[in-house]
Amino acid sequence: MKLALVGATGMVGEVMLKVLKERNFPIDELLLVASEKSVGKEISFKGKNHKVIGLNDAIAAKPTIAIFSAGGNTSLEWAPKFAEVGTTVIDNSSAWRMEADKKLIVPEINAHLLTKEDKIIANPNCSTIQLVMALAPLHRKYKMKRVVVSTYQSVSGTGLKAVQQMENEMAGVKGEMAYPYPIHKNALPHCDVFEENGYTKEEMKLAREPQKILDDKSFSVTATAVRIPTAGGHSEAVNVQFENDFDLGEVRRILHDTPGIVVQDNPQTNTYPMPMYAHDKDDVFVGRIRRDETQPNTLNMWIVSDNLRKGAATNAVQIAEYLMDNGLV
Ligand code: 11C
Repeated sequence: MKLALVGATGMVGEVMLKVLKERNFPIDELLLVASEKSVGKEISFKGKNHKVIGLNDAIAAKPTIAIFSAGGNTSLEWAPKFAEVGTTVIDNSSAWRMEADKKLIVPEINAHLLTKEDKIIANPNCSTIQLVMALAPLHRKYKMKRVVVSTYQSVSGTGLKAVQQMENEMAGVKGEMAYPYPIHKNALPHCDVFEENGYTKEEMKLAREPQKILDDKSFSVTATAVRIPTAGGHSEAVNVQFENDFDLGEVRRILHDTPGIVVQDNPQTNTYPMPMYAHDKDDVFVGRIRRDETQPNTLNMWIVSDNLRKGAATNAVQIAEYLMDNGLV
């Protein structure tokens, strides 16, 4: 098993190495791949130093699986070249997600769709993954009609430059700006770029990706994505209207019984999910579960998860594990 990590020196790459180690992912040869400016750097994994190599050298090594976290343009250009030499690519960017012939996978929900022929597999957007993890089991039981989601997204979703902007602002130091405005003591209703319809790309990912993952266009999602000065994870206030009525106790039980979900919900003890405590964990945390009293069959809840873990690295590694365990690579 040869595993290539493309974007090994980035924030997600770093978390990826941590997750691979924690899960003891079986690797015979690890190829750490990055852009030319990082080639030759050394990165330690399980006590061994690995030299970072370039994309051409990685392709020449014909890895079994390549996990890409290097941005959409790198994926668009290079993922097909890896696929051509027989590598299965798991791509973290938005480049392939909505292509009809590419699968968009959250292992707990739709990994059973994967076959040996899938050579480029898309990892969904971080805020989508945590949303569908909680929605999928409820949709199966009560059938969703409409979802209204407002996100409170960590600066780590934008990348290192944004984390540095927040830290500089907190320390009162001038530095490079990742955002058009200060983020410390602020909230920006602006994640990713604006599209022609007035929504941001992040909001449209939240609108489109769940339908593809759940393979169902009978429900719709509308989103407002907001960047806030947190670093640990993304939070989401979610309002879901179902076709069928539900019992709150049963909703809690269904979520509690769903692998990958942890219910933290007790107003008496101030128990609810928070990004500070979701940080560095693989689970999706759900709380503030309550009935929307303004219309029938409608639920409110609050979903938090580490966007670099289940939202990126962990989900990608779980896909790789599924491929290995099922003889698909
Ligand atoms: C954010 N969701 O927090 C983004 C980061 O489409 O994979 C990941 C962008 C993507 O802004």
